[in-house]
Amino acid sequence: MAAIVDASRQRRWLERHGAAVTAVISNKADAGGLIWARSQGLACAALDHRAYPTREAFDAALMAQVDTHSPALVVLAGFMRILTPGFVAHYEGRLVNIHPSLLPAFTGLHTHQRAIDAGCRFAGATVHRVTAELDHGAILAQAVVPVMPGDTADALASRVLSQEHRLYPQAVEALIAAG
Ligand code: NHR
Repeated sequence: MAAIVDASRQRRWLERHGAAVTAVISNKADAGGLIWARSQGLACAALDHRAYPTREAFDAALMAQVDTHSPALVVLAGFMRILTPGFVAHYEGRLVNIHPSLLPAFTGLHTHQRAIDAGCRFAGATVHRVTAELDHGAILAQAVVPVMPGDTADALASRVLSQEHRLYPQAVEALIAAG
């Protein structure tokens, strides 16, 4: 998220594409990213999913919050709640995510340990459209990193994360440039 905000400013998205990050929303009030975004003067909101009886109720409240900003693009960055089909349909064509694996390999959680356990020589990250089926939307961009002998999940995760910070801003800019 911070890498995207930084890129939007350094690469002058407002002048070049008429685009800006307008809000940062989390389901965790104490998320580090929210604190950072607030320090950057961005509009921020936190919606605690535990305050809602169902996923549908949480997603309806989240949708109402997101829609106050009329976003052209909704960018998941470390957002860890599976979104309901109704939410996904509402933002069809403007909802994207970055997943820490080379999709379609290793959908879901704990991707780095699973890649190591499978003996993969390469791992990476994938920017994809979000559909109702988890981690199955169209692939928009990928970055590849080597898996090193003796790698731990943490070591591999940090190698992948460095690439995520390069890949995601680039993919988001490509989307807004394409209109
Ligand atoms: N929602 C839909 N409908 N489709 C996708 O492709 C989504 C999505 C929501 C989030 C991000 C994804 C990732 O990149 C993402 C993609 C969370 C989980 C998960 O199991 C799975 C994949 C992703 C994010 N979440 C648990 C849940 O019950 C909670 C886990 C936790 O809180 O730590 O929602 O990794």
